[in-house]
Amino acid sequence: MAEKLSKLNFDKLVEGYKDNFKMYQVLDEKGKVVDEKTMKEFSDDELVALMEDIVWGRALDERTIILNRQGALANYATAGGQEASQFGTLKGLEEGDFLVPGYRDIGVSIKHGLPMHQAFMWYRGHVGGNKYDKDFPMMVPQVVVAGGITHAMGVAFAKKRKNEKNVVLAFTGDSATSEGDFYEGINFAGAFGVPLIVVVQNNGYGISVPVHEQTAAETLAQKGVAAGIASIQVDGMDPVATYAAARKAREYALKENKPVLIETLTYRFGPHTMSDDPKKYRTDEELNEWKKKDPIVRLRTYLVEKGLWEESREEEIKKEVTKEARQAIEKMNQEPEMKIVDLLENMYEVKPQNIKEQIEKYKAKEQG
Ligand SMILES: Cc1ncc(C[n+]2csc(CCOP(=O)(O)OP(=O)(O)O)c2C)c(N)n1
Ligand SMILES: [Mg+2]
Repeated sequence: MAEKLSKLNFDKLVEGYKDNFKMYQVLDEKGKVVDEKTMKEFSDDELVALMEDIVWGRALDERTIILNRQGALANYATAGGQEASQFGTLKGLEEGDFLVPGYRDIGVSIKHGLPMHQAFMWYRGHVGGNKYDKDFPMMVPQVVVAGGITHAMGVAFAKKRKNEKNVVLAFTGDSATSEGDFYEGINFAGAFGVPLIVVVQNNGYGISVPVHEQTAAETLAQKGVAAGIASIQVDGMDPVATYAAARKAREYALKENKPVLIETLTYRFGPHTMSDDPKKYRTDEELNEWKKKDPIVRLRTYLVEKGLWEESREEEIKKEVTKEARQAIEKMNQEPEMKIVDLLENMYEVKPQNIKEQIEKYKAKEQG
């Protein structure tokens, strides 16, 4: 039925958008359960495994920052604070599901199966970090902001056509939702009905630019509405909520052959990358407010209270990570130095003429 124009109120229209996107939460900042029904969907073992993952992720992040400072890696985009958004959503996946990560999703990519030494090689700028087995269900971490969304949509489209019962999960950031690739990707995914889960990790900033300066949208989840896809906002510091949301999204995506957009409200505790100084654009007060929401603290509080966790386990995990990282660095250092030819050889399955010419040129140069 048509609506009377006399009822039109532009301000109310815009306010209404936000009302439709309430933030989902299971475990609050104090580690208190606010959604018993969803909590009951998880076994003790699942919650302990989730805790192990996020503690592992934090420890690896701290370790990788040190490795970068020691000069072992060319750069690194820190991920501390975003563990619930990354490892929580990854936990919602099953064997064979495909991951499309970004430059900040290195730890979670390793958890998905990427060998650690290759992840490090990627951050060293070595082509060996980009060479995967053909059936490894992951794309090389994307540096082009939002560039992964169109690729992810394509992989999900292929999964649907081949009738494979797996989903694709793509990670992206808040800034990425201002890019054309993001809109094109989610629009296609909606129009063609593909099993894609897009996780928009809204950490509040695109390097130094706050979200409210780059978009007038109150939530990023509402951007999915234009593509006609199920879109939700989740507490990105609540590992149980992100786990539950991703698990439900996976089930829906496969059953209905439809994409889902999950915006996770999160924060990076560290700098954008190791060449950034966050003190130039954000305050200590803001950082400290977000630290109160730390996903590790809230899940620890819950599990310790239930008698399922001891803090000493965290020390053990840290030691394991230090050992794993040391072995990975040793393995990386044994790899032969990269040649430009290796890089060019790895670009296309069927090489265009200009690449063939460059390969010949560098072969002569690098052999000589
Ligand atoms: C297409 C493109 N434009 C610009 C850049 C430079 N750049 C690298 S990271 C970044 C910010 C991205 O912010 P966001 O999407 O919020 O992700 P976050 O880094 O916060 O995880 C920009 C602009 C890029 N890599 N790609
Ligand atoms: Mg961001």
